[in-house]
Amino acid sequence: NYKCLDLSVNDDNNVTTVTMKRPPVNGLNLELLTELSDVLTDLKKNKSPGMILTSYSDKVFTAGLDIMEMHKPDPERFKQFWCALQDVWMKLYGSPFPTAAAINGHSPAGGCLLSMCCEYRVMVKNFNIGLNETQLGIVAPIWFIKTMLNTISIRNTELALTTGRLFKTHEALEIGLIDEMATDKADALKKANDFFKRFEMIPPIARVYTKDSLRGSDIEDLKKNREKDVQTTLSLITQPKVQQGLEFYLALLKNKKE
Ligand code: CO8
Repeated sequence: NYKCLDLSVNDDNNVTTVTMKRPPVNGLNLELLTELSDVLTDLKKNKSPGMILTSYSDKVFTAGLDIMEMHKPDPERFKQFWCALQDVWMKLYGSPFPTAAAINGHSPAGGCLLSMCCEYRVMVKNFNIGLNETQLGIVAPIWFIKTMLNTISIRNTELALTTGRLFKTHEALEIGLIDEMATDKADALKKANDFFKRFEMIPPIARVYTKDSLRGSDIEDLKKNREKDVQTTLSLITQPKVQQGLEFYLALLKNKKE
């Protein structure tokens, strides 16, 4: 009974496919993030064997955080929004069940973050992915950065983040930002489903502890600093220069069509 998500359970492996559907670009707003957070809680409670994250759209996985949540924000709503993002990050990055992203469209900023939270990424060719925050004049929070460091090298993370680079699918494959390339959504879903076969002979407890050894301390760090992170982000985002930057960026997106 979700408004922004479709859920389906795969007959063969019981893996749940979670399809984001918030037209036009799956902008991650408070509602979508809250629904994602609820689904992640349910999957954990029901001991799901795995989850695939994908998009309803044939050209956008998600355009990242909904810029309207950051433009002239109401402080109370912004706090709820940011907490919902923190919740989704902690639950997805630290999920006890294996996760794969079938990235069937562009995946900038928050979209790249969500897919990097998954354990495996399959991406359809000829789209873009990356943490492009600096291009918008904003700074990716430290937990975004740690998520990228868990995925690609320190060197590539620094270069990618300081330049706000978006990688084409084949470039992302070269640096390991994604694991496999797909020809279309069906191919991406098939390859994502195949990923779960790797765990058929692996005792879940060993898998879970190993994942926690790699990711657990990043999650603990945010848990300790949640409130501070909300405050820092709110004061950063409300700076006039940052607001101007967001307005300029929104205008660019609109002008693109004209
Ligand atoms: N938020 C809100 N609206 C958006 C967003 C977004 N992220 N992206 C696109 N839209 C809107 C467009 O303005 C447009 O609106 P309208 O129809 O009213 O003109 C509509 O969605 C459709 O967009 P496009 O016409 O651009 O659609 P395309 O299919 O041609 O392109 C893209 C899709 C490639 C996804 C393109 O829209 C794009 O590049 N979007 C911007 C992506 C981006 O840079 N997102 C960054 C968000 S910031 C973030 O996620 C992390 C922030 C960290 C915060 C740190 C705080 C300190």
